[in-house]
Amino acid sequence: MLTKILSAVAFALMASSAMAVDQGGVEQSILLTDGSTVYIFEDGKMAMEDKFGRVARMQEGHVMETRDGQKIVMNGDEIWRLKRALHPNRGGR
Ligand SMILES: [Cu+2]
Repeated sequence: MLTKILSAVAFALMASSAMAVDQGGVEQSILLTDGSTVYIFEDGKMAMEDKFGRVARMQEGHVMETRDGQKIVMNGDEIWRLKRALHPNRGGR
């Protein structure tokens, strides 16, 4: 019974990471102290989402602080890539 649950969990993890790869190449999303989220694409470029879930602009080189106290330097400002990743069925809007 336990192994059945574990394999179900492993499958769910695999499914979610496969989905992340499908979502416009977003590799990681990290919550920031101000409630916004930074999305990191597989090539290391980034895009921002504000605390209301809207795609937001940020200047390259801006230093962001994550919820776990790390500092991240903004690399790129890939708003169009993020829009496509978050809303793949909206025809680019
Ligand atoms: Cu940023």
